Amino acid sequence: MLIKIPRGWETPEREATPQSAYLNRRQLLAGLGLAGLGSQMIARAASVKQNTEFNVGDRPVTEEWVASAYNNYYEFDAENKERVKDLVGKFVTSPWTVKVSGLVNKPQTFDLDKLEATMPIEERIYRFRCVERWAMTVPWMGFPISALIKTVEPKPEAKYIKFWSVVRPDQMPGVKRYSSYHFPYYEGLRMDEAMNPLAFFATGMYGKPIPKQNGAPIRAVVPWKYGYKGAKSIERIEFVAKEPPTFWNDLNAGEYGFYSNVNPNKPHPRWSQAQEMVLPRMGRVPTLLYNGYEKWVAGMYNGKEY
Ligand SMILES: Nc1nc2c(c(=O)[nH]1)N[C@H]1C(S)=C(S)[C@@H](COP(=O)(O)O)O[C@H]1N2
Ligand SMILES: [Mo]
Repeated sequence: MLIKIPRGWETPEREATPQSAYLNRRQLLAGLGLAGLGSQMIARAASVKQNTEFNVGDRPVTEEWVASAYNNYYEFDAENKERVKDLVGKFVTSPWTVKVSGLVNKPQTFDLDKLEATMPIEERIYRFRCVERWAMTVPWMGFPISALIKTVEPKPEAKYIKFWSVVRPDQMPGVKRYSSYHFPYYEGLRMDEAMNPLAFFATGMYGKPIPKQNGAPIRAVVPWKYGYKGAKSIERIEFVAKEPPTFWNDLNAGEYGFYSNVNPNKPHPRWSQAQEMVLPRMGRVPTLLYNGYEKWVAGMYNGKEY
């Protein structure tokens, strides 16, 4: 058991559907001065609507404490998922800019605060499935990747999008320590995948700004794919004509493909993907095709599973 089970885990405070109970609890905490949030953030989070359109809804939301304490973020620590949160202190995530370039009519560098003010911010509860088999369910806040794409007006030749995470050796202790990894981390999506309504940029989770260890201040969340497709702390986006190289595929093409759609029938070369382990207790449950999002994404793949 890697994670200490917090007391009371048996009764998750947030089930996958009702938002009201959660907001009430947050308001209660705020009233007691326990929430650790500025009043502005409370107001903002409370005004963010939950979009339930994509709820798969058969699993309780993972406790916030767990989702923010068990992380893959190799720029900080590649060996101990529980240590990442203790190594992010020097990481500066504000102010933040995202440079968008390549095959678009309106290339530009966005100030993240201003970008967020113009984007349709909402909350979505998504399943999350790491290729290593651990799984959780997270209430993200953010906006669809498609909303940003429309703003920059891609040219017809733009067929793929590439994302780069930030790399700052002096703020991220793993960058020097694991010199065999070629940081910055980079990932990509095909244009139709990026335009799919499920593809999301998260700037918050659990009604608060996203923690540094989860990819502050902006990270991609692509819930029908393995977790590594969602680059954290994105600072650059490029629209390109050809399938871009990706971090894990370059490291080990036999184990990590470009598409990496969750598929219980396609084992990883070193383990089966038929089951997954739900955090924090790591109970085993069956893995679902496209992580349960088949209805929204299967049409993009012509019945072909990548
Ligand atoms: N820049 C960067 N992004 C990354 C990673 C990473 O190491 N560096 N790890 C990936 C992997 S393998 C997973 S499973 C998820 C983990 O996200 P979480 O820590 O918020 O659960 O982030 C993905 N994005
Ligand atoms: Mo992962």
